[in-house]
This record gives sequence, structure tokens and C-alpha cells, in this order.
Amino acid sequence: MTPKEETILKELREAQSFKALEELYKKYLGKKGEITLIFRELKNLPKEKRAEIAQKANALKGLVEKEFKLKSEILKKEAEKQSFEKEKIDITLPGKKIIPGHLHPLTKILREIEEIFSQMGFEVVGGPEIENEYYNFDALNIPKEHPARDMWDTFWLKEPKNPKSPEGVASRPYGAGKIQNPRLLLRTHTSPVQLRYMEAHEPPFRIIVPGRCFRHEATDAYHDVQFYQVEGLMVGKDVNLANLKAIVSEFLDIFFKKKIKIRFQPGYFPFVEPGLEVLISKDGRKWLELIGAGMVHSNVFKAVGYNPRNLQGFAFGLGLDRLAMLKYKINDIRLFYGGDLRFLEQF
Ligand code: FA5
Repeated sequence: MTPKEETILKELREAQSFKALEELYKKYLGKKGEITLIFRELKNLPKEKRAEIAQKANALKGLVEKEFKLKSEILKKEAEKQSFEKEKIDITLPGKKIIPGHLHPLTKILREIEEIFSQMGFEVVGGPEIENEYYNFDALNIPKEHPARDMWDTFWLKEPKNPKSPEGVASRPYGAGKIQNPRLLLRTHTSPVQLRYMEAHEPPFRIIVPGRCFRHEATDAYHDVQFYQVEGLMVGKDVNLANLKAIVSEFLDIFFKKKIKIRFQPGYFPFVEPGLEVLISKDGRKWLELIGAGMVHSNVFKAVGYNPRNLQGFAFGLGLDRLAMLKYKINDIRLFYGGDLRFLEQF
């Protein structure tokens, strides 16, 4: 082997990368490569030398090509090995902890409540959060200008432009009732769904209506501008106040998994007569107002086209957030809506 051949082979063997190898190939066998040039120059050589040089050049070309192929294989194998090393998984390493999501505490409470009432034969019903003045007030026996309206600080909405939008749908009746006052608002309680349901159904029935309510009032530990209520409504021939007390009491006992001390006191709501409030003992000493309730007022039955002479019913509206606060011993309602994960992750 000539010294030149040795140098070339050494260079090829020492190439560290495909790129370096390609460069070397180009250097010798590329268009302007050293060996290529020898072939090009052949025609300028004297005839007698041509055959000998051509032969040598061919041998050199063959040698370079062989070595190039060999080195390519080696580099390919090395690259594969390296990528295997990189992708190797160490199954002895401890895994990454997966933190699963979970339900919001209010959703959990809501599901529990629905479960308990379902077992007592109540159907779960929904209604729109955007409501109109007729269902939220008028048909609930709360006339315009009546001071009782001040009990509910209301978020009023602008007129809907599109009748197919949620606002537009809210301004239409759920059942057969005629809308006399379509002015829109965010419902201040779930009681309007009583009317929407009764317009479309005949008694006897018992329903609960869980849903979000909104009030434009100053917030404190027990009041937020949004909160959940669960409305209850049971109508039949001889539904009475004793039934209401029994159902509410039974529900609270099951919900808190112990006998709960409650107190009924008179309360005023225009859509019930008599009206009452249910208070629950926070710590055996302080009482918290949790539920508004009473016997459905005859004017409400009349508004939905029922004959109040043949029917009786009780209704209640319980504050779901306050129930959750008692169950989980939370001292500020606003924590539920703050979105602070440190709070939410505890449930
Ligand atoms: C009403 O809203 C009546 N619709 C309840 C009712 C239904 C009475 C059927 C008779 C028959 P009240 O405004 O008291 O009533 O609200 C009922 C419950 O909702 C309260 O006892 C309280 O637990 C909860 N609540 C009211 N306002 C808020 C608020 N801003 N933040 C949190 N909870 C509230």
C-alpha cells in the first residue's frame, strides 16, 4: 500500500461522524475530488502511462469506496446504540405521582342532596338561571312596588336581541302560561321553577330544583352574590305542614348522619301561607337560617291554572352553600367561589 493510500484509509477510519465521512468522500471521489481529477487528467497523459495510472486510480477508488461503506456501517451502528441508550427506561426509578382531579365540594353536596331526595320519591328538575320578572316575582304573589320585593336584591338584564339566545328562551314560558312581564333578570331564588313546573304538570308530584341564584348584595361570611339553592315542592290533595316538617327533618338527619337539632319559626314569603324559616344549630348555641318554607299560597296555584280548593302543597328553599359550610365546618362562603386550590384540594 502506498503512503497516500495509507493516509486516505487512516482519514476514513478516524472519521467521527457521518458529516466528516461525507466530507472525505467528497474530497476524494466528489466532482472535484482528488481521485476523480486523476481520471479526468488521464487523457492528457502520454499513452504509455495512461493504462498504468488508470489501473492505480481504479484500485484507489475501489479501496476508498470499500472503506467508506465499512465506516458508514460502523457509524450507523454506533448511532443506533447511542439512541437505544438514550431511550432506555429505568424501570427501577420511582414513578411520577398522578394527582387525579375531583369534584368541587358544592357539586359533591349537590349530588348527596339529590340522592337523598330521590330516595324519598322526589324528582330532580331544572330551570333557567336567566329568568323573567313574571316568574321570579309577579306570579309568586310579589306584585310590583310591593315592599317584599326588596327582600331580593336583583341583577336586571337588558332586553334580549336574539329570541333564540338563552336570554330569549328565558323570556318564553316553560309550560302553557302567558308571559305578562318578560323583563329579564338573574333569578334571585329557585322558586320560579315551581311555576314553570306546575304550568307543565298535573299534581300529585314532588320535585326538588337545585340551581344557582344571584343577588346584588354586599358579601359577608354567609352571603355571596352567587349561591346555590335547592327548591322543594310537593303538591297533592292533602299535603300538609306536618309532611314538610317530617321531610326536612328526615333529610337533615340523613345528610348529617345524626339527629339534627332544628327550629321552625314564622317567616314571611309572599308565595307561601303560612311561611316559616328553618334554623339549624351551628354549635348547640347559635342558630343559622338555612331554609325558607311554607304552604304554597293560593295565588300561586291560581297563576298556574290550578284550582286551590282541591290542592295543597308545601315548598321550601334551602341554601346549599350554608349546608356545605356546616357539613365541612367552613367559616366563609366566599371560599367556595375563590378558586383557591389549597382550599379545594382538601375535599
Ligand atoms: C328564598 O329565596 C325563598 N325563595 C325560599 C322559599 C322557597 C320560601 C319556597 C318559601 C317557599 P331566602 O331569601 O330566605 O328565601 O333564601 C333561602 C335560603 O337561601 C337562605 O335561608 C339561605 O340559606 C340561602 N341564601 C339566601 N341568600 C343567600 C346569599 N346571598 N348567599 C348564600 N346563601 C343565601
